[in-house]
Amino acid sequence: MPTICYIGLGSNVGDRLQNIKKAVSLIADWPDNKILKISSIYETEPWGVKDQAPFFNAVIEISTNLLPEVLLKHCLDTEKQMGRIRTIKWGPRIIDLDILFYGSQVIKTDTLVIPHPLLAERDFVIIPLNDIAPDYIHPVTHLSIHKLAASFDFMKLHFIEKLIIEPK
Ligand code: PH2
Ligand code: MG
Ligand code: MG
Repeated sequence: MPTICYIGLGSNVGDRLQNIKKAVSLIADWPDNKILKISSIYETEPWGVKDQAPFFNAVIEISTNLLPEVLLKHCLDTEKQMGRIRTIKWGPRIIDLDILFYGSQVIKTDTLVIPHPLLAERDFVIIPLNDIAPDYIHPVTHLSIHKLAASFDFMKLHFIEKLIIEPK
């Protein structure tokens, strides 16, 4: 049985819109994996390290047969393929692909923490997620995405574009 997962996408280096679109098209080519939903793309203020360019962010819903570690490997490989070079934590990046949820599983290993530990604090994750999965329940806090979204100011994020899923 495939598992429903959510992946957060972020970019603040180069052509941010093209980077998000390119990442979505590469994810669409992953094996044993299907993109079901794509949030709107938003421009967002940098969170954490504030002295950097604004980001474009989006969230996608996938149905996948890839195991969590394998899904992570695909995220990292796609980041690398798009030319990501890792510098400082929370620093500028061409593309960042973060696994937000893997079904309702709670996973903590040396390489993988799911749900993403900071997701509930990040408007650039929760607001796009609320576009596509408002009723999804966070498996640790048991709060709905809709409920988490209520603590953020939607006006802080700037709508850029709604992507459509192109049939293969
Ligand atoms: N990613 C970070 C750090 N800060 N800020 C925004 N707005 N969007 C991001 O995707 C982002 C960030 C580390 O992954
Ligand atoms: Mg990240
Ligand atoms: Mg990351």
